[in-house]
Amino acid sequence: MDGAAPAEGWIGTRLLRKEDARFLAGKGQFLADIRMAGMEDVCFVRSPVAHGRLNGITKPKGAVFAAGDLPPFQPLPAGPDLPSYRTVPYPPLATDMVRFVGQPVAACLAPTRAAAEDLAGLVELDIAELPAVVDARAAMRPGSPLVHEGWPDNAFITSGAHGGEFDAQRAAATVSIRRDLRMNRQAVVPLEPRGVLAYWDHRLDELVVYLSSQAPHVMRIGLAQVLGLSEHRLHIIAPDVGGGFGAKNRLMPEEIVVCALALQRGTPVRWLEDRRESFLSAPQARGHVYDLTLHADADGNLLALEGEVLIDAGAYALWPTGAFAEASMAVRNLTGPYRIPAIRLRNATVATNKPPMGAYRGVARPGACFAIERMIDEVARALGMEPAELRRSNLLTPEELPYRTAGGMRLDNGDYPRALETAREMIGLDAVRARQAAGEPDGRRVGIGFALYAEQSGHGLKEWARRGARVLPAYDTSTVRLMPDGSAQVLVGIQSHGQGLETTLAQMAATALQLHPDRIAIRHGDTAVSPFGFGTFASRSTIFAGGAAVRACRVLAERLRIIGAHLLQADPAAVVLADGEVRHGSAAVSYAEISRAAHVRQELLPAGMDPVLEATATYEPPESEGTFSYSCHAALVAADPLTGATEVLDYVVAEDCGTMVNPMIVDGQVYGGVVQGIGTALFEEIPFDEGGQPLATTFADYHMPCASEMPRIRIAHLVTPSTITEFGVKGMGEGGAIAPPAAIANALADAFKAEGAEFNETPCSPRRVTAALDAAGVA
Ligand code: MCN
Ligand code: SMO
Repeated sequence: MDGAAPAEGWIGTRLLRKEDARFLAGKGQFLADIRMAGMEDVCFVRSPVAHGRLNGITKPKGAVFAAGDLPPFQPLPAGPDLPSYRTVPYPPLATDMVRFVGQPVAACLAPTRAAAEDLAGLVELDIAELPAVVDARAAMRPGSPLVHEGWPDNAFITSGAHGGEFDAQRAAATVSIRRDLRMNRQAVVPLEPRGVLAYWDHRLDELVVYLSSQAPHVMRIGLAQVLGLSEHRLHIIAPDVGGGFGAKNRLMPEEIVVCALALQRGTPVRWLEDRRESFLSAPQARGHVYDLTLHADADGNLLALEGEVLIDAGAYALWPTGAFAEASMAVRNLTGPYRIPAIRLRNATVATNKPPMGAYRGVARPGACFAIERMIDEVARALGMEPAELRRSNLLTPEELPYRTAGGMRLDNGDYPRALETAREMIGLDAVRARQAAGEPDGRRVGIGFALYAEQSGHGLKEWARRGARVLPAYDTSTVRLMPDGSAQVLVGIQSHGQGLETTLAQMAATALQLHPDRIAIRHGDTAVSPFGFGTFASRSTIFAGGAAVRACRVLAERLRIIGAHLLQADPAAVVLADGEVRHGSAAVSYAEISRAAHVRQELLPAGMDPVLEATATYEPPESEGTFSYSCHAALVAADPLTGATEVLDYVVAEDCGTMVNPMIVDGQVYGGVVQGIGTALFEEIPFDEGGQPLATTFADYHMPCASEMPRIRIAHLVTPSTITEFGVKGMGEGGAIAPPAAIANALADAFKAEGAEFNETPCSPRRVTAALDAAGVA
């Protein structure tokens, strides 16, 4: 199925984003915009070394707090609830040990951040340095120094994925390609760094916490537990959040400490992360190390995949999920949308003396996509086949779906070969082959690369339970409330931080309620206002919160039908709801009139009718294994063999996220994701030296892609509605970031295929490109 989405109400409309009215006018209300009388700012004293024993802290006069100066924190176990998993507390302030550069050790308070920084500068730490564990592979060798004393090795957890008739498939192989691949450590760089402001509200008798967060309700659970506070005395508000991308989805030490300080002092306490702190101690990402072998027969049929995946998880596990999701998803997603009948994969989540790993747009799949798509290109090269052809013959066809992969994922529906064909036509594969044969006048080399993925979305209880999640994001909740004037508020438990959900959820509610989206306000991000929900991550909000809102709106619509019919003296079965009215033939009564009757003129209601015009619903898709969006990316690059500089000349995406609620917002999500993916492919990295010191802690060293590095990104949409969600939507918010590293590294390898140069480590910086060319003997 393709073409336009079914035009049903406001679904499929390119409505301008409601939230942009305040953002574009500079009127957004972010954490740093909020001020309280008597507020103090916090500066953290952080470990200057990657690993050491903390023997003492010399504090100057002033408000300086180390671990011993605060009431003890209650334990908050993080990471999967699985028997083989080793759990370690991440102390909000270091007690006896420090395990990465940047770990919080003490908090200094002063009326301004500058004064707090001056105070922090006077704190002296007595640390006996220990050897640092920096490289994930070295960390797994016997005899490696240990990040956590007393552990038998450096693994948080080891696991694996096995599926299909592995030995038989491998025995049929004529080509076996083995490669080491790496996707290095990088930062998650939201425009607005993290931040928290907490104070005790004496009137409400509760701790109010403004938190730059993706999941305020979930954070309340964790904060209440670690602070020993009752949840009815804890109120979390996520104001406008300037991007999260996964980094604001974990409960972090600074957030706990600021709350503890506010409780202790009884005055407002605030911490605003600066950019350097963000590089040092915010959750980091990727850190994938692969050793894989891909087996194929002489016709290019992929048969089996084996090997090992190591995830460099850093020193501690972050609440609630820990870092296991990365490893388990990496192995399960490695076969992508391809027919690879057998796998035998091991994985280890490895402790190193680095900042803890969190989630970052795409979670695990950018690494998995990079690894499998690089290997597929090398199989094609070994067989002398066009890589796009090898892909086409190994992609699952629509007739084969639903298909259970060897890793156990149930791919539901779509047309993967068509996505490839579309991208191939858009990028002009044949023209590029001719251009390569002619050569470039400036001595550069051009190359073309493809990559595909399938992105799981809408997964609920079954999937999270399988992963051993401590918090199970099975469902989400929404309440719709008709106001006395007939406008509506839709309250949701998710948290929009750039995705445009104030617009798209209004479009979904508008369709179910038959009310103009301008008459609907979406309320989210406040535990006192919105119903319980798990927040925005895993590209889940449209399916879950949209689904819940649609169901709540339908319940409300039924009540409007009954009251409206009564007011029109008509049979409820004979009226229709349209455009904010209940209609019967040429007669109509507006929602405003109905709502006025219910709120202030109850004698007009049917006898005995409950006047409440409010409904709450939860939603989880019936197949809790999820529904898969997918896409094919294709990149055309030009690389300079002398300097190693790579330019992306053209970039196309053929994507399918089911029914699109708002195609303009979908395009925006793809653009943003692709730009971040190009960052991973070519620019972004936090390298660490052998002592565990991070070598990129400012934008001078950490290279973000800028507009000048970006090609024009062209997008084509296929539309295969999901069969299990409201309106057939599939989640897609992360997808754009998944495929660019693979597509670009493949394009580089294509540019230098004559010499056999390979690009198996990201970012493909000029230094790495020239090193690969030297190794391949490119003159
Ligand atoms: N959408 C649509 N039709 C669909 C699917 C989605 O119109 N079939 C719209 C949605 O309604 C929503 C947006 O596209 O406005 C993304 O929807 P969805 O796929 O449901 O993802 P979420 O809203 O749950 O967003 C989370 C996802 C994740 S996990 C990361 S990481 C990420 C991302 O979104 N972080 C972002 N995109 C981001 N975009 C911005 N600007 N900032 C971030 O921090
Ligand atoms: S990394 Mo997105 O918040 O799942």
